[in-house]
Amino acid sequence: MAVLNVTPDSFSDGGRTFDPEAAVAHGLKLIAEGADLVDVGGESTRPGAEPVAAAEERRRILPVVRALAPKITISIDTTKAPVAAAAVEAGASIVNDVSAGTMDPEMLPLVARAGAAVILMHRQGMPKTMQRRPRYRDVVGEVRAYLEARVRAALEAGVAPGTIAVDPGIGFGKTLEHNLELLRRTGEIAALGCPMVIGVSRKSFLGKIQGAPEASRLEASIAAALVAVERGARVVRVHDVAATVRALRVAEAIWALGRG
Ligand code: HH2
Repeated sequence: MAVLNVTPDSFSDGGRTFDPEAAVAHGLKLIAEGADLVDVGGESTRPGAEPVAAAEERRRILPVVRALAPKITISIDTTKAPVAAAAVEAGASIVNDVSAGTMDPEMLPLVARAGAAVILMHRQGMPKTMQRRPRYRDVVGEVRAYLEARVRAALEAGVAPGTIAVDPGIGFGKTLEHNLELLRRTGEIAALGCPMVIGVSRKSFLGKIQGAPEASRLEASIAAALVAVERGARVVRVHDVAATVRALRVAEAIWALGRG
């Protein structure tokens, strides 16, 4: 899953593809590099980010979704039902909701009505404050229980079984230790039985481990993505598609001979 942020303030690429034409051109490049789906977002969720009004978010994403949907599967990264509805109308087929349908009570019913697929992500707190003091007794158990409850809520809202994916939400209200534990035991989340999405690309916990926080996080992102896929992730959300695809091809050639 390729990241395509149509925002002025995303944490690693903010502003670069804010102009719709630049965003579409970047999307086409990501497709050529081997992405299977493109995740279009019009509101940054980085720690400290300010919320964006639905009308503005729609204005940002719609021309990009319209241009790319005929070429590839599009997911729309939003917590707002009106934005998701407009994106699905424009051709998106997956709703990627980092609030797992909790921010907007209309989101899960909308997904059900539209016949879209949905990604339900765990987070603790809201972007503005979530990295202040994240706390868990058992991070993996709590994330898993939350996702299980949100899958149940999606099913109750009428979302079709088999169209729901889960995501532990790396970096969303989690310390370095929480992120590492979630990656180590990611198989326990995958065991919920829904396809698992994971986003580690360029996230700040990687900088903390590298010891060079501002250095390129490409190698670190790929290392974490490979570990996640080996332990059960089916979709990796990445900025650097070409390099990740090359690395995954090597890993997959090994896994093709058998796991473990
Ligand atoms: N991470 C980000 C945004 N959306 N969606 C899912 N399902 N999983 C993630 O881990 C995830 C996500 C944050 O990354 P990015 O899009 O690069 O930055 P921003 O939110 O600032 O636009």
